[in-house]
Amino acid sequence: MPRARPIVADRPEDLLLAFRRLGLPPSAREYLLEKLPHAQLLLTGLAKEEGHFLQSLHATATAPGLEEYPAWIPGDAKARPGTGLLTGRKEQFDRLLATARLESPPLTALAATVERALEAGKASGALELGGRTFAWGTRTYVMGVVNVTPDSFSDGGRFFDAEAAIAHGVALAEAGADLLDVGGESTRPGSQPVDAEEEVARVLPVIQGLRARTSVPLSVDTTKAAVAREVLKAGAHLINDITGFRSDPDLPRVVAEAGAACCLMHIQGTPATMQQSPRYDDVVDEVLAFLEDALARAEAAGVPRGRILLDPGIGFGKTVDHNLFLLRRLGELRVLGLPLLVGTSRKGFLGKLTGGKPATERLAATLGSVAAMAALGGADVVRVHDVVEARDALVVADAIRQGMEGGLLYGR
Ligand code: HH2
Repeated sequence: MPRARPIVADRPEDLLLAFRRLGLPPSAREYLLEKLPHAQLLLTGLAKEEGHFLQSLHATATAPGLEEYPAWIPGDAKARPGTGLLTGRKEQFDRLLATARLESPPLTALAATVERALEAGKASGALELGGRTFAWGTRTYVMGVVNVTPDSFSDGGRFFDAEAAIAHGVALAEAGADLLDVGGESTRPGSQPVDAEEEVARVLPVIQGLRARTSVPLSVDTTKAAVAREVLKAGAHLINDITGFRSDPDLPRVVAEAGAACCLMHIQGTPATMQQSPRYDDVVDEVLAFLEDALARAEAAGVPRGRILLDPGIGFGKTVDHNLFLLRRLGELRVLGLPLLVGTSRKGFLGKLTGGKPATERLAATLGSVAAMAALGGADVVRVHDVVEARDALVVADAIRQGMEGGLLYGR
């Protein structure tokens, strides 16, 4: 009896694996990759000239099957100007890139954008942080949360005392956290800001204590240059800004001058108001535009690209559906070519999905989200409160994922 099964063929690696299963030689595999469907790209924010260019290439086809360039399906000119879908085979995309590169700047920039989207995959390269290497693409790393606040949404007050916070951080490091994120200001929905002096008083002794007692790299969750300056002097390695360098214009320079790394997160609104009525036209597109802008601020101040992580900001000005959509589409955020850090731990959307469970009962839901992200190849670092459990979930999810990436050839 013949059998048929769909292979997961939205990625060239899946097709290549199937070609190897068929025993095809490398030359045949390469040839077929050119001929088979290669990519579907959703384009937004196009200038008129760019749309016309794609349309004109599409119109050069003389007969079905002989199209030299990718098909161009423009969006509705009135309702969705500057949008469209580009779909085709590898050889067609190659020809499009070659033709666009011969044109003048707006079209050469379009070529670069399309090329970046075609190459989007897992972040590669490595980040050195406090003597440890984060080799992106090899596994999902774990950031353990240390909240030195009286009011954090899930553990406010538990580690408000510096000694308790340090002991908690040491325990998370021993449990296998790859780095710790220390925060002195809650950003839960409805929270109010804390002044810099108070934030330094909360966080600095904890950074000093952790530096003395563990070698784990340290991140500080702050939006303020005055706080960053102090903690970086005390030996912190990374600044995690939940406003993507939008709150304090001095912060990018402070990070650059210290040679520190940073995580830039997307947020819509401010913590005080963000959950009142989050709205997006296209949530992935808007998060991408925000993160591109944050990245430009960081690079303009002198932070090297290789020391930047990006974060879609789960729960920060987003409904349950926005959060789920973003988690499903993390792959699309990879067009920026940088590692992604994602925090779902104990968050409100997990409570809603599990029938209203409080933050203290969201561990299993958190692990579900973390494992799903890892299995989809979506996150490079997950930010969690429960490190031991998250590591176990990730070891399994990463092993499944890596198997998919071609370790075995259908069982041999
Ligand atoms: N989430 C929280 C705080 N900081 N930073 C990044 N980069 N990504 C996140 O998803 C993120 C973050 C919220 O969690 P928590 O620290 O536990 O709560 P609170 O803000 O109430 O202290």
